[in-house]
Amino acid sequence: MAGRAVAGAVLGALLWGCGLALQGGMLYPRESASRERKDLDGLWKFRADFSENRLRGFEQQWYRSPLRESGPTLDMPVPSSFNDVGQDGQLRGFVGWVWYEREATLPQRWTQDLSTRVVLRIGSAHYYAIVWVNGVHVAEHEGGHLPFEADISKLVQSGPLSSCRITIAINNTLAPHTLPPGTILYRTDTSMYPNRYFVQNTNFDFFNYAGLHRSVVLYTTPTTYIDDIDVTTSVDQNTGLVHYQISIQGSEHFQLEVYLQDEEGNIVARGTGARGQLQVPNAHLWWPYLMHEHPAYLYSLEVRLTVQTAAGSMSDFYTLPVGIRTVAVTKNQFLINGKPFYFHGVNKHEDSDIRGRGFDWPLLMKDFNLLLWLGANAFRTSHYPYAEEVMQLCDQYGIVVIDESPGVGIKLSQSYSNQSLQHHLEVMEELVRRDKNHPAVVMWSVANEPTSFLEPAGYYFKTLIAHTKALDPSRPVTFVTNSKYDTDLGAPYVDVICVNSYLSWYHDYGHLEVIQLQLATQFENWYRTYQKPIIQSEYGADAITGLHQDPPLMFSEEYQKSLLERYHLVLDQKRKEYVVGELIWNFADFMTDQSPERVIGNKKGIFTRQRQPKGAAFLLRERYWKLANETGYHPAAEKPPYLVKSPFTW
Ligand code: GCB
Repeated sequence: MAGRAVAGAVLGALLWGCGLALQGGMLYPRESASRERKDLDGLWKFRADFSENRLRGFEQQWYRSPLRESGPTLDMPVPSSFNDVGQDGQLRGFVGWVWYEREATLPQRWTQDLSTRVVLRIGSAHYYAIVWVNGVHVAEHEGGHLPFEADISKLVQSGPLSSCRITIAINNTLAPHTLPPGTILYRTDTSMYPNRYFVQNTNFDFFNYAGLHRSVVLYTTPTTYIDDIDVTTSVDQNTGLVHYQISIQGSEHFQLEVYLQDEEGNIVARGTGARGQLQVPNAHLWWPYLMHEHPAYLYSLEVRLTVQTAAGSMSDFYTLPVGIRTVAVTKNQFLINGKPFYFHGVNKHEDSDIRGRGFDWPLLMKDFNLLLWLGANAFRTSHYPYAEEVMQLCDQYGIVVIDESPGVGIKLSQSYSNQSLQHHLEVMEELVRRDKNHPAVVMWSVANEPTSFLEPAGYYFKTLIAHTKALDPSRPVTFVTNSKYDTDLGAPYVDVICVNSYLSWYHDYGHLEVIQLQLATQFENWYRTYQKPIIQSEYGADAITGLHQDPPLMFSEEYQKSLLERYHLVLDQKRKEYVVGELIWNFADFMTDQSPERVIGNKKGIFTRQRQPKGAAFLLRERYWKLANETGYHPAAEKPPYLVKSPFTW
C-alpha cells in the first residue's frame, strides 16, 4: 500500500494540469526589427528528487531560492535528455520529478522599457512541466513534444534586477490518460522486491527519454504584437493564391500590411488588413525533393503591424516562410500540386547517443544529408511531433512530412476515457497550431497502432479524426494501423490508410517466402474494404550491423536486405494501383526499454544509431533513386520519367 501511495503522489501531481485551454498563437520565435531572442542553451543546474514520495521539491519549495541552497546539484546540458548524460544508473531510469534551474541576464531595455513584452518559451519539456520565474509560478504544461510559453514581462520589469532565475520542474511519469500512455506497476511482494518498489510500464517501443529536449528561449515583442498567422494556399491556373489570417493581441486599433517576397527579394504581392488573399501570377510552386528541378520554393510573407499609442507609433514585424502548394487525395492517389506523389522515405525517431531525444544541429544536418543521399522524399514523425527546426528544414529541402501526434501505445481501456480523449484533442490543437504553416506537412497522423476495443475506441477515433479535419480542412488525416481487425477504428474516417506490417519478422520467423503472398493479401483486403489510398507506413527487420549470414538468417544484414526486397516486389505491383508510399522502419537504430527482444535498442535502422550505413541503406538508395525517376514530375516533360541522378558519390 505504501508503494501505491508513493506513486499515487507522483501521478497525483500530474493531474493538476488537466483541462488546459489553448490560448493564443505559437509562432516560432524569430528575430526581426521589433523582436529580439536570447537562447538559454547550455548548462543548467539540475536535481532529481529521489525522495520516497518524489515531492520533497514541492514540500521544501525548491523554486523559492537558488537550487544549490536546497542541496547538491548536477550540471545538466540543455537541450538534452538527462538519462544518458551521467554515470548514475539510477538517474538513467529515474521516474518522478526532476528540477532544472538557470539564471538569465537580461538586456536593460527588456527590463525597463514597458512597451516591451518578454516571453519565456520552452520548446519541449517531457512530460509534465511547471515553471517559476524568480520563485513565481508562470506556466504549466502537459505533453513532452510541443512548445509552451509564458509572458514574464511584469515579473522582470517590476524590480531593479537585470537577471531572472528560471526554475522548471519536470515529471516523466506516464499514466493511462497521458500521451503516450503508461502505467505505474507496483511490486508489493516483499519477498521479491524492496519496499515501495514500482516501475513505469509502457506499450511503445522507444525509451521514455525525459528532460528539456529543445531550446528554452527568451524573446521580446512589443506589447501590441502579431500573435498568430494562418496561411493556406491554392492554385488557379498559373496563379498562386495565398490566403492569410493574422491575429493581433494588445490593441484593437492597428494597421496591418503584408508583403510577399520571392526568393530574390522582389515583392510579388501585397495586402492590408487582418485577412485577405494574395495573388501571385506565374507562381513558383513548392515541390517535394526529386519531384521537380527546383524543389522547395519558399516565398517570405512579411507582416508589418503598426499601432498608434499615446507615446507614439509602435511596430511589430514577423516574417513567415510560405510555400505555395496544394494537397489532395483521390481514392487511389495522393496529389501534390495536382500530380501523383509517391512517398519513398523513412520513419524516424528523435534519438541519438548521449543526448537521447535532445535537439542537436550536427545530428540534424547529418540526418538530412543522409535523406538527400538516400533519395528519400518523405518521412513520418513517428511517434510524436519533432522539433520546429526539423520542420523548417523539411520546408527548405522539400522533404514531405506526415506529422504524427504522440498517440502511440494506446492499448488500455482506461486510455479511451473522456479525459484521454480530451487531452488527445488538445494535443492535436497544439500540433496543428504549431505546424499548420509548413508546406512540407502534407498530412496529420492522429495515432499509431491503437488497440481496438469496439467501444469506446470507435467513438474516440471518430471524434479525434473529425476534430483534426475541422482544425485543418486543408490537409488529409491518417491513422496508422497494424491490424486487420481494427477495421472500425480509424479507417472509415481517414483519407489515407497507413498500414504497418512485419511479415516474416514477428511471425513466420525466417520464412521470407511468405511475404509476397501475405503482403498482396494485406493490400487487397484494405483496398477492397475502403477504396482509399494506402501507404506501407512501416516494414523492416532488425539487423545487427556487421552480422553476416548467407543464406540469410534473422538479425543478419542479409536477412534485412532480403526482407526488404520481397516487400519491394509487391510494392512495385501495387503502386501502379493504389499504394501511394513506402516508409522503411527505421531510418536509424534507436534506444528502447530493456527486454529480451531488444539488443541495446531496436536495430531495424538502415543506419546505425551513429548514422553509419548497413547494407540495406545501399539497397534502399538504389530503389529510391529509381522510384524518383519513375514517379517524379518534370515540368518540361509534364510526366515521368524525371531523369535525376544522384549527385552524391560514396
Ligand atoms: C511497430 C511500431 C514501432 C516499433 C516497430 C518494431 O509497429 O509502430 O514503434 O518500433 O513496430 O520494430 O517493432
